[in-house]
Amino acid sequence: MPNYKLTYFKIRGRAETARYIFAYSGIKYEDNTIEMMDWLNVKQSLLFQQIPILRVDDTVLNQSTAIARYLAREAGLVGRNSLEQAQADAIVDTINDFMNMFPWTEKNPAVKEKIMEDVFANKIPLLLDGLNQLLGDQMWFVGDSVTWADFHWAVCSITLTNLNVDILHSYPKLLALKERVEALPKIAAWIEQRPKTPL
Ligand SMILES: N[C@@H](CCC(=O)N[C@@H](CS)C(=O)NCC(=O)O)C(=O)O
Repeated sequence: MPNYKLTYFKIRGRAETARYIFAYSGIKYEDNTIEMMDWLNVKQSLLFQQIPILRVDDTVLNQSTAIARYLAREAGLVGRNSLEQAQADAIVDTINDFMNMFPWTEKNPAVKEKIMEDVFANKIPLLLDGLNQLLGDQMWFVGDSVTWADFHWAVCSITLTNLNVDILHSYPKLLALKERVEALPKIAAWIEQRPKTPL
């Protein structure tokens, strides 16, 4: 088993799906969280000056989705065949497209609020309606077993509900999926021990 070191801020953010995969699979890793005051120093040392990164022995991987997909593959969480893998990939990429619409780095509060309102009113319903249809009456998004797409939904839906507490009220099946992931014993144990952060 390689030596794994995941580097990110002390928030869920773009590293949490990888952390869920580590937790669920029991694969050991170092959760290297960086304080903001140390970030500028660390940033200069990185090829693309962004985190998360995953060190796999001496190899450094960047891009949160590539990291999570690699770990999911190692852990048997990508889907049972090529089509299921593509379905899981599409769900993760779609969720990311929508999550990236939020003005995470906007400094002007008025501009930020306006974009937030627009995303919640005009974009997020499209995401939730689509995911709701894909899930239907199934237990998991893809096939008949849990995949990293379910983990990614569970992680991103925390951020959505933190931003808008009512957002999942009309989507009981999507809410139930999030809760199903969070009730998996190893995920529940990780949630219990992780730092409590807004993002
Ligand atoms: N597409 C990249 C985006 C990475 C990214 O935007 N990272 C942010 C944190 S979420 C970052 O490093 N921000 C600090 C900075 O750019 O100074 C991924 O998914 O990993």
